[in-house]
Amino acid sequence: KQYNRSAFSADINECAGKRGDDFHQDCYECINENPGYRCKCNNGFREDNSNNEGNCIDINECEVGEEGYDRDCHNCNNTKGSHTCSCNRGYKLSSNGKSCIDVNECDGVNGTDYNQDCHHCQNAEPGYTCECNDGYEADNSNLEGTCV
Ligand SMILES: [Ca+2]
Ligand SMILES: [Ca+2]
Repeated sequence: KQYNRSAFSADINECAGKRGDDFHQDCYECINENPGYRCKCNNGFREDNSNNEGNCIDINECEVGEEGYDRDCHNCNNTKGSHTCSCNRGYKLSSNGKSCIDVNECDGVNGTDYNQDCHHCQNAEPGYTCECNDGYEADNSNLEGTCV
């Protein structure tokens, strides 16, 4: 029996091939299609299946308006599949590690979390200020107040 080969568009299963060669390096889960293939992606990636060769593209969470963007992250560092965040002085990372929140130094220990010469600590964002007992003057000129 004779087949007319041109009648078959022989599908290539790229997904059975080698990552980075036959399908895109960043394609998390390759799904064969005819023609081409598409990809399912991990969190932190955007699916790009707009052409026959699917791909997963890192989301830049540090960019305003992007998924995962957090304006309360002071120093954002985009990474592949995620991002990291660090905070300015007087702030700490929230429990999710993605945004910066004020440290309430006054909740802490005198001499450790706030200046030992600070009589009445008042939390501020960022830092704290001090109110002082009679005969002392408050120096709140920097983020960490004190009484002099
Ligand atoms: Ca990212
Ligand atoms: Ca504070």
